[in-house]
Amino acid sequence: MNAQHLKNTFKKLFNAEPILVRSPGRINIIGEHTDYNEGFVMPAAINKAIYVAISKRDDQEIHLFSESYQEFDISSVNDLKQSKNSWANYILGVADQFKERGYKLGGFNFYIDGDVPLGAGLSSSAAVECATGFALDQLFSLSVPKMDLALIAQKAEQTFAGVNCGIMDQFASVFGKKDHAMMLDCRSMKHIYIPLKLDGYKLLLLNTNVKHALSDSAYNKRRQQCEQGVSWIKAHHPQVKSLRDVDLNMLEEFVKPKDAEVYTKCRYVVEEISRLLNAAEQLKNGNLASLGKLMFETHEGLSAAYEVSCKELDFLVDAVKPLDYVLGARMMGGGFGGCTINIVKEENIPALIEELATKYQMQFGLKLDAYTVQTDNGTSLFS
Ligand code: GAF
Repeated sequence: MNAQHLKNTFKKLFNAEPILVRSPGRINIIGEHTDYNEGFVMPAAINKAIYVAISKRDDQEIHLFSESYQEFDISSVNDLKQSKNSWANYILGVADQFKERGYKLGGFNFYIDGDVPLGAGLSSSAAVECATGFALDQLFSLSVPKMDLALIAQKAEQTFAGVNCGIMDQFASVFGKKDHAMMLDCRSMKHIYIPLKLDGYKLLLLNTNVKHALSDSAYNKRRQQCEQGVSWIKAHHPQVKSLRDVDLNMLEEFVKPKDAEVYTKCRYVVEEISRLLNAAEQLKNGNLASLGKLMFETHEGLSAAYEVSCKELDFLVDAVKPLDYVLGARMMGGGFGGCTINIVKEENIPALIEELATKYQMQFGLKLDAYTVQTDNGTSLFS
């Protein structure tokens, strides 16, 4: 993305000089559906981002323009509510959270563009929210701590987009670091950066180009099922606060007899939390082959036990599993579509993409998109 181009477009739309902000999308190496269970996740910000240009207005109005949707959304700071334009809600939700927390906002002009594929499980929505938060913070000189920007962004997603999401996506967008993944403890919010040394391998994302309609409601349901399991255990072990504190024996004793489905869902999460701890050790020791095996295991869990995969994602993971130059692959993010993440030997990538795109097209009549991604830094000013 070119800063001058952003400025020129903004000037044409609003006749004003903007501040520019960039906030990246994210990948997640391992640790899926663990964040809202106070477990660990291992995301990284990527070199695909959302770009925002913003300037103050003399009145209290909010004038938004989306490049992707080619439309305006006009509202007022004094009357913030959900818009009929779903893209605008990720922005308005953040403004609303600033106000909720007592920050004073005036009217503003706002332009948004980016190259994070929408609905692909790369957290374009979190990137929009974090870019918005950072832009408002800069524009109105609010000095909001970075951690609060991530929390504001998460709350905006919950209130204005209706997804009861965890903190992973927003945290990764704000705190990403080039050439590193981060291991985030979603209870303490402490994180460490782990160098992502891939030695001749690359991270390849394969985009199914599907997003099944039930994804948001199923996400919220999974979260409820996890909370249900915790509440049954808590009755016997009051110290248990989340699935983070639970072991397989507890699940066997207190959840399995009550509800087999809730048991299976909770078991996946408990296993995934320990799988991530193992994966972090493997990555720190440069043992990519073992890390890759754990990623395949995660996919199996997400597909068969947690039931958030879909036939398109399963197809792509099954297709690469026998290949010795693919160390690991799994669906990534909330599920029901979006991308798989693959660790693939660099020299084999072009042929693999070609072969899979043909097979995928034949199987589903859909285009397969593929991106090799690099890790990148988190939310910042852009020039
Ligand atoms: C989505 C959510 F927004 C995250 O908080 C996380 O739960 C993820 O799904 C699953 O790991 O991206």
